[in-house]
Amino acid sequence: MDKILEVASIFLPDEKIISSEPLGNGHINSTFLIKTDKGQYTLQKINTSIFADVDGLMSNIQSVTHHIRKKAQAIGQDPQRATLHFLSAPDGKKYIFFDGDAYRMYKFIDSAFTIEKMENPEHFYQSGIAFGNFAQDLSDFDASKLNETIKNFHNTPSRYNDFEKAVENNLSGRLSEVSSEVEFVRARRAFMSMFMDRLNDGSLPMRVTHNDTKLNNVLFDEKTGKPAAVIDLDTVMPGSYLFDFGDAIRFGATHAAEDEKNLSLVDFDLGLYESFTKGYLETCAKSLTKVEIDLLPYASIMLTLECGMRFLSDHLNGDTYFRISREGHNLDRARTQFKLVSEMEKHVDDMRNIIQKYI
Ligand code: ADP
Ligand code: GN1
Ligand code: MG
Repeated sequence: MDKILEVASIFLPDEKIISSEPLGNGHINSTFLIKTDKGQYTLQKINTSIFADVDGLMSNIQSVTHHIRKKAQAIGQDPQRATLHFLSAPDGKKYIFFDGDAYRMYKFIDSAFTIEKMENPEHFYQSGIAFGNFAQDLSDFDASKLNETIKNFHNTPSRYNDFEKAVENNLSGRLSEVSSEVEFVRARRAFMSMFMDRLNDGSLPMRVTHNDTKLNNVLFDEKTGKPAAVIDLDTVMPGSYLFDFGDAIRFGATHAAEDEKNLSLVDFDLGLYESFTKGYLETCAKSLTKVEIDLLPYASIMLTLECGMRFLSDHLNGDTYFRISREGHNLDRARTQFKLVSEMEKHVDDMRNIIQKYI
């Protein structure tokens, strides 16, 4: 029997498993749609070389989804569609180890869709509402109760140190081909501590954040076109609202894919920036402090630079972190991010004006 079907049957001993098919475009975990005689589910193989503490990870997700479900119920929304529902394994845990790998299963939210590439600004506006609501729903959740599933995840200076190690080690032997990209990163070293310095001295508040706010992590309702649920909750942990805002812009305020090879197609679209900002600030501006508002225009530059630096580090390390599907894939991804950074840097004042408009 196929391994994925076998794992599915452990979570669903009373259902006849019919089929499995791969789902999504994630770089880390592997996701499958499982169909049975009674319904549809999502099965995920957790990448345990990245998420080593599966118990801590699942405990975070359990408490966060419980909190969101209660909030949805309180305003009369269908709690089954507002967040993820994990199935219990026979031992009561929300995950199992099978053949050395960790798996979890949750209910498939039907009549919903995800978007991989920006086509309609309305969707980006709606995703701003989704992530703004996510921030708002969790604003009364004690961040210190969450495990840090990946240490220093959006600590940009720490990511820079990792990058310098990757340059020094040059495990892939590719360093000589990427000298202009390395210079691009090094030229922005001083900027990188802007958020971490303020998180460390307490002037920037620690929040509960999603930390992976890509457009494809919002499920949209097919009937209404409005957000149903925010998914992909592995990196929910203490962080800054600047991370979630910045990462969403990084991925969505362009018409190009993250791995576009033709850099002339990689644009930074201020109209799209405004769509997201409007949705985000309409829902959570009331929770933002002055320091957060003042730093918001730099958020997308920081997160895009950090992500590009991570892709470039992985290219230098020999592609051991992000899943790739072609030679040089991580370098292509790094280059789109650096192109976006260059474009965003020209528009800090425009970004500030847009933010002010919706505060
Ligand atoms: P990844 O880490 O691979 O990005 P996700 O949790 O984001 O994993 O899932 C990948 C894709 O699978 C999503 O973009 C979405 O299209 C689909 N998906 C995941 N969970 C569900 C769900 N509960 N209901 C419907 N679709 C889902
Ligand atoms: C990874 O798993 P996925 O594709 O949602 C990564 C994010 C990056 C993103 C870039 C745990 O997210 O941090 O921003 O790729 N997730 C992890 O596309 O490292
Ligand atoms: Mg995802």
